[in-house]
Amino acid sequence: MKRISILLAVLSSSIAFAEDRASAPNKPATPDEAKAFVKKLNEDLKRLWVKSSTAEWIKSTYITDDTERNAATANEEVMAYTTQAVKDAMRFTSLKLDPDTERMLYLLRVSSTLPAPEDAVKRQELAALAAKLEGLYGKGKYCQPPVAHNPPKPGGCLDLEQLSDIMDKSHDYNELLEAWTGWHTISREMRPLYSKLVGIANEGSRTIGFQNVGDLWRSGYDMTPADFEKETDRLWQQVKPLYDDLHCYVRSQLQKTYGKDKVPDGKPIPAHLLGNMWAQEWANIYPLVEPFKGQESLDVTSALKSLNYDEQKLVKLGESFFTSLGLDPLPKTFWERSMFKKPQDRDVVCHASAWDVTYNNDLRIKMCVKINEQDLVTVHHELGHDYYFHSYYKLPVLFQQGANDGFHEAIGDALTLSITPAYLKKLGLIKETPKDDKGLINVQMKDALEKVAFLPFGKLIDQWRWDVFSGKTPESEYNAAWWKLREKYQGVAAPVARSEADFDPGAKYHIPANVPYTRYFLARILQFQFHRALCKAAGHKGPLYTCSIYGNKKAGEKLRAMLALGASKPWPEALYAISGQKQMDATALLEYFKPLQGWLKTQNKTQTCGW
Ligand code: X8Z
Ligand code: ZN
Repeated sequence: MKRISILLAVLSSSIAFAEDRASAPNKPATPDEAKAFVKKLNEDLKRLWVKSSTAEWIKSTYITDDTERNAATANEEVMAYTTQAVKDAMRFTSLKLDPDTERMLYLLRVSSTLPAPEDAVKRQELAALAAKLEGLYGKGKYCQPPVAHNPPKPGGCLDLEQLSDIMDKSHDYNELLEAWTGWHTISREMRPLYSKLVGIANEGSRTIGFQNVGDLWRSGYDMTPADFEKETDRLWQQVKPLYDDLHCYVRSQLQKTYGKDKVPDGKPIPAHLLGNMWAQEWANIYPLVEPFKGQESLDVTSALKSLNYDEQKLVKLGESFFTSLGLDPLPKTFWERSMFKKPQDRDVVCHASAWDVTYNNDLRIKMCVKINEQDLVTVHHELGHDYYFHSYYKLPVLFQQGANDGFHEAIGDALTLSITPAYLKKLGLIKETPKDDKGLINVQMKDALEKVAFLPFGKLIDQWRWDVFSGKTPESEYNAAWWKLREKYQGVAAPVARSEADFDPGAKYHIPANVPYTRYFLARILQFQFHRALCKAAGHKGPLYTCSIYGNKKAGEKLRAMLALGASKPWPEALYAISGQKQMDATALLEYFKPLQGWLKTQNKTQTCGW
């Protein structure tokens, strides 16, 4: 009953515009009408987005059939409204509009990552599929039957947090293999649902003038989709040589632990040996690849534990970095409404996220925080999102977004580049800062395992989806295409034979949750660009890797000014405001890792690199 009345409300709002036109059928649309249209659009979208993000928050912190259905209903309303609004807005296309109105109409057109067809039944199915897929991931568990023989092994179910613990810490080939294959069973049932979702969303994208969903996603960067694809290729070519050097060295070190029979020369590295379920960030294998033994310990995780950090204290530490730059403390409601801990009594979406639920400074994070270095970084990452939300929440809701989505993902990460050994020592999280070149190479190796190792992963996820959405990869080749890309870009291979009964892409959150991923690739590059710019504002002298902007108000002001723009200007202008550059550019990343790259080249002299 309720759903019907809301749908009627949405329909009547587009009918209102239709009546305007009906009263003057031959009168062309005017710029003033367009202005009035976007004013109402912002009001309507705010109401609908608040409703859907409220339902999403409830669902993500308490997964049940009811909360899934409730979120699907709210999202369906947004979908219906957006599709209709994009169509209504087409009559303003050829008008000369003021820049804000024109930009809002552009942002409306690219606002949906999952566009729905006009057919209500299909729309309903799409919203239900989306909720179901994310729910399957959130609830995913690998269950082993009890083993009868001697000694008996009890059966039991492991969730992603428990399986990730094994992936992160174990150096036992078979134990890792079981955790890896175990988690990859959870996504098999997603395959037919995902394929259906692709078909319906593609139809939706055509309704609003795109060729397919990938085309729509690539249209959100103030350039043509083709130019954006070229841009990502250009950036990848800038950083690929550094990745190749890292890959070569890491493979040679893993051979020492696992043997050349398990990690052969000239072949991709088995995907379960890199200290992460998806082999996307490799910092956990640092002990296996540490360049120089006997140097100062960089083990922040042990220090966090021995200093009795709990979830709240870890988040407070993150906040203190932002306030040191002169940014506001987080609102009281952040501490009341956030979820830091995995509840024991229900399923939740543990994958970390940041929210402004009511688009009005209602900041939160949702995370199943673990007390370790990785989550210290993730806390900064999430707070970066919240500080972005905080800086632009007074803008019209269509401008309440990052300059592009890569910017949003890069803010917190850029600050973590200032978590230098000197800063960690100040906090008592390491005892000594590295004193010489050996210490420096160790620190850089650890950073590179986190930042550089991620780059090809960040690129390939959407490479896969773009091909799926365009039809180049049919359902019958989903898994084969996935592993082809993982080998090509990352140089990693499935550790056991895979088939089309598997759906390995679905074992990565952003696929079932339908979150575009190129943003993270861009962010890995942009964060170094931001870091270099903020260091310059802070008056830093010396190599980039020695810079920390902690406590620097000038850097804080520069950052705040960019954040406050939200999406009100094309991203090159926002980039210019902070860095004086108008192009995304990986030279800052390469400058940062220069010492390591030189060292890797020497180490790899005796190796045959590549795969
Ligand atoms: O999904 C995230 C954040 C939330 S926006 C935790 N990240 C990517 C991932 O986990 O795959 C951050 C790094 C890449
Ligand atoms: Zn993020």
